[in-house]
Amino acid sequence: MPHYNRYKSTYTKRHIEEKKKAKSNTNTINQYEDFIIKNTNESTGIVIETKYSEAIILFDNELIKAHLRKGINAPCNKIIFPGDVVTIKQNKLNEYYIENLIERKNLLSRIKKDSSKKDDIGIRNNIAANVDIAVIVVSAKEPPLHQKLIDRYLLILQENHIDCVICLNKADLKTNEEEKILDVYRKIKVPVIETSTINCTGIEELKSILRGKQAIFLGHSGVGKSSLTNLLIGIEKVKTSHTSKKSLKGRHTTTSSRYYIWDKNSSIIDTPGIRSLDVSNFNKNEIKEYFQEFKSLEGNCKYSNCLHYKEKIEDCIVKQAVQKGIISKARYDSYIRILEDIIKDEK
Ligand SMILES: Nc1nc2c(ncn2[C@@H]2O[C@H](COP(=O)(O)OP(=O)(O)OP(=O)(O)O)[C@@H](O)[C@H]2O)c(=O)[nH]1
Ligand SMILES: [Mg+2]
Ligand SMILES: [Zn+2]
Repeated sequence: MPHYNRYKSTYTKRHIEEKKKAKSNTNTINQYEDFIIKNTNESTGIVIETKYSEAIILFDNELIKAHLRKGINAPCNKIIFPGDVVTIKQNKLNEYYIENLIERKNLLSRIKKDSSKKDDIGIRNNIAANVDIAVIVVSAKEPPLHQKLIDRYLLILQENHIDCVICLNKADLKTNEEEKILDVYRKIKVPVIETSTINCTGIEELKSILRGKQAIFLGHSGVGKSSLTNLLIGIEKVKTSHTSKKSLKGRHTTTSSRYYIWDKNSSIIDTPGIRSLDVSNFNKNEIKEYFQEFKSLEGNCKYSNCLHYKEKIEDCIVKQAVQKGIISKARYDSYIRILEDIIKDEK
């Protein structure tokens, strides 16, 4: 076998295995099975923020620093995440440590690829745990509103069975163009709200949706996630690009995710903005399941495994619906872009 062929087959095998691994939500924690417990009578704390060697925990109404218990030889921020519930003990030196993790309801994660490396497989990047609702924050301007990220987040959130709401922030800068985009989501029954942290509009509505829940803000850098967090908690606690002299034009002001309590049983996790969202770990046949407007037409295409892609328009009811304007062309284009990313990645 020529050398390059051998290289290719080993590479492909590794590639597929790594992809499976990422997909099955494997993370370092699986090595420490007895670390996760179902529930406990012991007092617990909530993970606020995690760093390499320690975590900040809300324990007994106080913020404490705690390490992972002895024997867990992994970075703290690879094992626990904001929103996790943990049991806390003290050692002989009165230092706090994390004894156990209470089983999670969910773990929100995304695959992170290094776009500078052509063949990068990507690693699963866990963001937060026990999320009841995710707020996909977009802004009317600066940065402009693009649907691509919304569609990709909707995919990931549906896969994780996490409720979501789209929040158009900087509504003070909104024009008809953004209104049209939002209508696409209203039509497919994704809740949409509009806020402005400058005019303080929409904040009460946002609060009423998030009250009593553990929520998370997701979105591009500069859309106003931290500004909204400050309004929820009622003080300018979180650094925003407005308050930070260091950052340029609102780019990546928040550098790590952090949990804030803003009302009784109500919390928000503010996250760093992202550039893009990779969903190529999905299977090409499952993507269409997450586009609910396609699903309602399911079974009507000529072929049961129709991808609504290269099939002839006369055989594909989804393509026909796009042509008739029943399905949004932009949503269909998003679907095709995701599908093509996956197909390219499979090759
Ligand atoms: N016009 C307008 N500007 C806003 C609004 N909300 C936030 N901004 C401005 O947008 C910029 C970015 O806000 P941030 O809250 O730092 O954005 P972020 O999403 O937390 O950004 P990262 O931390 O980088 O992900 C700041 O200059 C804010 O003052 C709004 O409702 N209207
Ligand atoms: Mg921020
Ligand atoms: Zn079809």
